[in-house]
Amino acid sequence: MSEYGFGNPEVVEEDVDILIIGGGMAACGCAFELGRWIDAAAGDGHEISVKLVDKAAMDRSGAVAQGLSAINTYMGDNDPADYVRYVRGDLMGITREDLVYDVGRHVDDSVQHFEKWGLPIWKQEGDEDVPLKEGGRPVHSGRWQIMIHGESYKWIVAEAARKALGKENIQEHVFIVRLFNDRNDPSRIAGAAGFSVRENRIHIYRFKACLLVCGGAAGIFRQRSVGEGKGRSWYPVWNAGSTYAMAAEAGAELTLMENRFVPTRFKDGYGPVGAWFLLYKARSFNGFGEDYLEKNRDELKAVKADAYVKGEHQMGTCLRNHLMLEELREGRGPIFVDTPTAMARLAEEMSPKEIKHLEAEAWEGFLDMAIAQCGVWAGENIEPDKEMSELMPTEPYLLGSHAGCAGLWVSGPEDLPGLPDHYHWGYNRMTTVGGLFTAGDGVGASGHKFSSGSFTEGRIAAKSMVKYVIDNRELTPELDQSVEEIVAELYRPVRTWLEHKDYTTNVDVNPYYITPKMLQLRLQKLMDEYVAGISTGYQTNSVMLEIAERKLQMLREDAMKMCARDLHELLRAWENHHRIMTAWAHLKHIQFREETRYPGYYYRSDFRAVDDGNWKCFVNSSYNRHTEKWSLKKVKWQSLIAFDPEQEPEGVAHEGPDLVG
Ligand code: SFD
Ligand code: AMP
Repeated sequence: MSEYGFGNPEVVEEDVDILIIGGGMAACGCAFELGRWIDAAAGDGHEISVKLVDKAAMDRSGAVAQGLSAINTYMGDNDPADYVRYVRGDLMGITREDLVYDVGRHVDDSVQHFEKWGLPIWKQEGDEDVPLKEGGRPVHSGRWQIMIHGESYKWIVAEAARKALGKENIQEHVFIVRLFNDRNDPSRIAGAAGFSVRENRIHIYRFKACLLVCGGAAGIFRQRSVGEGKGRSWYPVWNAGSTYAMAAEAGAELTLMENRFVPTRFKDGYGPVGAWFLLYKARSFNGFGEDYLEKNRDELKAVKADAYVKGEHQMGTCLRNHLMLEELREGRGPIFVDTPTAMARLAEEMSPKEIKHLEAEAWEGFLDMAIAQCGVWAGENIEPDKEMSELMPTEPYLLGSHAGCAGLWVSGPEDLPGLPDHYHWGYNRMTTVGGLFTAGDGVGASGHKFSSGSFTEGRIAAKSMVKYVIDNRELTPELDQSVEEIVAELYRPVRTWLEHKDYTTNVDVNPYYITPKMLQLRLQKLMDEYVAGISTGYQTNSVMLEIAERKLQMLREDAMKMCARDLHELLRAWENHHRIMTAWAHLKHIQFREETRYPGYYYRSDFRAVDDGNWKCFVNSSYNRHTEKWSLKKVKWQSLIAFDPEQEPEGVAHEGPDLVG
């Protein structure tokens, strides 16, 4: 038997130049790009060591674990400036246009690499065998989205990352808990610690630079799924806000953490809707067959969001939710997506064989990325060509890469005209903490990157991390905590369990500890009931937020008494810690922003409208882990890409408050 029993972990310490924390799309992009830059640096006499550490198995980790059926960011013949216009319109005007443009100008190269590595991309008739890179025309679902056969998407991308880094430099099944600032310069990052979820072992890394890319956050709010399908959600339950929590605790500035994503999804199976609306051109109705997008137009005026809508239907994702929620609030649900009419229209010109193919594609879309949805269809005898499905807005998620923009405040590219100083102060994609970089869901104020954009942003970060490491060759990182302190902190839930486990006979009930599962349910309940979850129709106000914060403080106290009965539960305990920090940041930001910037994602019922004059700005925050206090501020939003009245809603051109920096 190992001398390292439960409660007495082995400690492995490692020094590397660059640590990648996470193994998802952004991490794989970084790994792939690093492979090339490290070779180049070696040619110039700089040896750079790298390690990637993922809590799961990289082949199936992160949001793309199940696969995807579309790549949502591909420019094709479009100008990246138009992509910026699309993103800022969708996210109610406040976007870091430098970061979005930077993704747009590089993303197609990434997608072309995916195809080269074996990802099947749907092509237009006649171009089936022509690669994208050679002008092959993809099947677009929307202007920016292309269809793929993507069940194995993550395997394919992970294989390229593994080849680039070498498998000996990839450590799987290690959950990173904490980052450490440098003992001699707290404005820099110096290390990280985590534990193996398979063996009794703690890993401590010291490094010069780090890419923190642990995805977004699910499981903070009470889910719509209950016992029958507990654990089902749209965003992956295993992404627990680690990116935001660890960065905040290291002192990095966060931005737009008030933003969240409430996707409209197929009810109960959480199947995405994009392909149905954009490719199949399906329409959605209330329970009485009325088109609520038409009927509820005045609701946009009521929240002063009408300026953010162009033409008949072009409106941001949150506003589409807003019009749908009105139906549910007024009791005119359920909401249906009319799949039979959409399929019948497409089938009009098709042969029976082609119609069969169309049906197969409808199923494949979900088999590729949301298998539970097929379970619902099969289990409820729903044939999508014959029967409509219900839609439902989900519980909120925090993320920075899909139709949301919570995340870290990062320095952007330096080569764009008109950049204000507060958009660019250092290395591209570096946070306000020296040496701490992020990408994908980690980068705030630049949504709509999706899988391909997140991978691309990882590549961008890789290049600037190499430069940072070379520029800081002489740096010898030192952690601001001792190994003993780290072990005591990380294994506290295990020791709590070992100390108190015999006090009661029922392991779930004990005055000395709380199980991670119970604690998570408490967090979800309080976020749901007070911080604009599903049970209040996504509404909150200053009084509710004050109560929520008081309850959250008590939860934080009790979180110190979480127990871990095995390594899996130790993982659950620390995920909860990350969720609590993320939830707290979300709450503080919603409290600070006294307007309803994203109707349909959440409502401040005491400030129930968009208020460009006062709030068309970023809200940034930072956390001091010594005083346990947050500070929040308004930061000036500055546009870089000219407003185009042909394509954009006029709200985008509205000025924000005149702020410094
Ligand atoms: O249909 C730790 N996404 C879609 N993108 C598209 O391009 N097309 C789609 O079709 C998309 N759709 C979609 C999407 C996601 C999901 C879940 C569904 C459908 C069902 C979005 C993309 O997937 C998303 O934008 C990117 O994946 C974001 O990339 P990144 O790298 O920021 O996050 P990640 O891939 O989830 O990776 C996170 C990694 O971190 C690890 N991790 N490791 C160590 N220590 C810790 N503490 C950690 N915490 C997390 C994870 O294991 C993982 O490796 S559709 O809805 O539009
Ligand atoms: P989803 O499947 O909902 O995650 O959406 C995938 C992509 O399609 C995203 O880029 C969405 O913004 C976009 N999308 C989804 N539904 C619509 C819609 N009704 N109108 C316009 N764009 C949409």
